[in-house]
Amino acid sequence: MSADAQHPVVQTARQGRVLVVTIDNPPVNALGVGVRGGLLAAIAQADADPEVAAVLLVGAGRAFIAGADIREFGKPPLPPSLPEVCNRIEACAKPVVAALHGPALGGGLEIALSAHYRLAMADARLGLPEVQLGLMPGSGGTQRAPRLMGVKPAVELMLSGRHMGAQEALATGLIDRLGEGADARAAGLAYAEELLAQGAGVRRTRDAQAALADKAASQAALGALKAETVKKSRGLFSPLKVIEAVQAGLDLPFDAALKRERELFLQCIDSPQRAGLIHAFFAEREVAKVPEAKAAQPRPIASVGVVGGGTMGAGIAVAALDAGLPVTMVERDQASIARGRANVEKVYDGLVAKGRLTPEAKAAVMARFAGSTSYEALAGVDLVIEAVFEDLEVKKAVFAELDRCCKPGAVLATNTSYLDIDAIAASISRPQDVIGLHFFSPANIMKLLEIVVPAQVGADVVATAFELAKKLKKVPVRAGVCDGFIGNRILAVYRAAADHMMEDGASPYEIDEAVRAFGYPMGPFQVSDLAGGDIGWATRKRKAATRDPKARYVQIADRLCERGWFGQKTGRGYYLYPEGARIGQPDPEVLAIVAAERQRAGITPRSFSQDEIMRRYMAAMVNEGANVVHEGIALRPLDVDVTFLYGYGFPRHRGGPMKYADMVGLDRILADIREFAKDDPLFWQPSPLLVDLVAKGANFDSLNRSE
Ligand code: 3H9
Repeated sequence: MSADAQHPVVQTARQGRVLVVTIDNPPVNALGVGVRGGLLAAIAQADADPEVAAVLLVGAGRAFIAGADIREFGKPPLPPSLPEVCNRIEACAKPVVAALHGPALGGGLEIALSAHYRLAMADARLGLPEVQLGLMPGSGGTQRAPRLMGVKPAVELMLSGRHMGAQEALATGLIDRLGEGADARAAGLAYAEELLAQGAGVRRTRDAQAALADKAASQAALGALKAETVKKSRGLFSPLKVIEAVQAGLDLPFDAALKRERELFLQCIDSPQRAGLIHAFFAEREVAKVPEAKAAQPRPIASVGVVGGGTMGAGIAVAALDAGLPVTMVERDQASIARGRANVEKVYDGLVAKGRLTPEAKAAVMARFAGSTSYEALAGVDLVIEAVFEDLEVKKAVFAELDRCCKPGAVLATNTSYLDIDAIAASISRPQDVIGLHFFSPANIMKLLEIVVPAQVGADVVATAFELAKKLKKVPVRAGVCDGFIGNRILAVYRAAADHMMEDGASPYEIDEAVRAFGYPMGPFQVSDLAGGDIGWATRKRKAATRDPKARYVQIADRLCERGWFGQKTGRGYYLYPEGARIGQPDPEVLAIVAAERQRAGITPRSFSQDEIMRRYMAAMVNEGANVVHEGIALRPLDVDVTFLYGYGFPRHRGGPMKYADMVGLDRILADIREFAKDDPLFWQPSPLLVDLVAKGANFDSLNRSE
C-alpha cells in the first residue's frame, strides 16, 4: 500500500489550469502513509506552480476515499498525520475542489471537507462512520462538518455512522453540487473551470459561520444529543467523545478545538474498544476467505427449495425470497403446506402492518413462492435446504427423496444444529453434494450462517454455500462436523460453567446481570427462557446415556422443566412472565428450588462477585474456543469470534471471545483455568492449544493471518 515509482498512490497531472490530483490506492483508496505524503506533496506542487490556478481531488477506481487506513491503527504513527494533510489542503492558496464518487467516508470525507468546494456524483456515499470502529472523526470532521451542516445533523451523522447519499448531502449543505454523468474527474474539472471563470477564490470551511451562527440553538441541540447519548451508548467509549469534540468547537477557537479533537481521538485509538471493533471489522471480511472458495467456482443458484414449513423452514424461505430467489417449499400434506405458507406470509404481513412494505410488493414476493406436497416439485431447483424435525432417521428419509428427485448437481443442504452430517451424506448416492447450512432463529433476521463441511463434500459445493450466504446477506462461518459445530459446542461448555456457579451460590439473576454488565443484551438464563427450556431438556436427555458419569451435572434446569416451566412461552422459567410480559421478574420459587438442589448436592453456597462470574464464564468459552480451533472445527480463532458476534450476542466492542482473551492475556486465562481446576479438574482441562500458545508467548491473533 505504499507509493512506488511505477505506480504512485497519488498522481498529479495538469489539465489546463487545473492540477488533477488522483488518489489511486486500491481497493478503496485508504489514506495510508504513502497517500498522506503524496497529498502534501501535491498541494505544495500546486502552490508552487504559477501555471496552476486550481486543484481537483479525485479518487481512482470504485471510491473517492474510504477513510484512514485502519490497518495502521495500533502501530506507531508515521508522519505526516491526517490532520496535518487536511489543514494543508485547506490552507492551499488556490481553490481546491473535491469530486466525490462511491465511498467518501471518515478521513476521506474529512479530506473533502478541507477542500474549498465539493461536488458529489450520484453514487457517492458520504459518512463519518468512525464510531463503528470505536473512534471519532480525528482530522477535523468534528469541527468542519458542524460548520457546514449545523450541529444536530452533523452529530447525528457521526453518532449513527450511516452513509448519506449525494442528494441528501446537497440538501444538508455538506456538498455544493451534484455531478452530472458518471465520470467524477470530468464533472470535477468542469466545476473547477466554472469556478475559475467566475473568479471564485479559496473558501475555507474553518471560516464558515452561518450554520453555527445561532450559538444558543447549537448549544441546546448538543445538550439534548448528549443526554440521549449517555442513555443509549451503553458503555461505548467514543460516542461521548464526539460530543465533547463538537462542544469544544462551540467553546474554543478553531485551532484550539482541532487540538482538543486530536487529544480525544488519541484516547479513542488507545481504547480496547477500538482494538475490538477493528478486529471485528476485519474478521467479518476474513471469514469468507476459505480454501474451498479460493479453489473452486460456485455452482449457479437461481432457485431454492425448502423442505419443512415450521419456524425454521419458513424463516429460511423468507431469507431466500428477500434475496430475490424463487422458493419451492415441500411439506408432507396440504395442512402442513398451508401452515408453512402462513408462516412465510406472517413475516410480510408484519412489514405491511408497520408500513414498511406495500401490499403490492408483498404480492410480488409471494408470487415467487410455491408450496407442494411432492418432492417432484424440487426436480428443477439448484439448491435444497432441508429443515425438518431434528432426528437422524427423519432427515435420512428426506435425503433419500431428494436423492431420487433432484437434478444432478443440485446442492443438498441440511439445516441441522447438531446431527452427524457425514452420516446423512453417506446415506445417499451423491455425498459430494451434501452440506450443512446451520441457520439461527429467526432465520430471516439472524446474520450468522454456519456452513458445515462434511468429509466428502465437493469444494464447489462449499464455494456455492458461501456464495449463497452473500446473496442472503448472511455472515458465513466455515465449521467442521462435530456435536454443536462451533457455536453450540462452545455454548454448551460455558452454559455448564454458569450452571456450576448457580449451584455453588450465584443466583441466575446475578449471573445474568454480570453477563449484561459485560455487554451482552441478555444473560444465559434469560436466553434459555426466550428459546424455551424444553429444547435444552431434550438435548440433555439425548446425551444422558453418553455423559461421563464422573462429570458434574447440575439438575436445576431439569427440576424447572419437570414442572413445565419452559420460559416465556409457559409464563415462567428462571423468571416469571406475568401476562405474557417479555421482561421477566425474579421468582422466589426458583430460588427455593436452587437452594434445595444445592442441599441435595451437599453444597454450602458461597458468594460470587461479578468479576469472578465473568472470569469463569469467559475462561470456559475461550478454552472450548481453543479446542474448536485446535481440532480444526474452526479454521482460525477469528471464525470463533465472528460466530459469537453474529449468533450469540457477544458484545462487538470486545471483538469476540478469542480477541477478548488476547486482550486480557492468554497467560491470565490459563492461570484462571488452572486455579478453577483445583476444584473440578475434569471440567477445567486446559486446551492444548492454549497451553502451547502461552508457552510460546504467542496469542490467538497469530493464528488468524491467512497464507
Ligand atoms: C478514519 O477515517 C479516522 C479518521 O477520522 C481520522 C484519522 C486520523 N482501511 O468492505 P469491503 C478494505 S477511520 C483499510 O469488502 P465493500 C477491506 O478490509 C475509517 N482497509 O468492500 C477489504 O479488504 P480485503 C473510517 C480498508 O465494497 C477491502 O478494503 N472509514 C478500509 O463491501 C474492500 O472492503 C470507515 O470506517 C480502510 N479504511 O465496502 C469505512 N476500508 O479485500 C470502512 C475497507 O483484503 N470501510 N478496507 O478483504 C467500509 O465501510 C467498507 O469497506 C466500504 C466498501 C463501504 C468502503
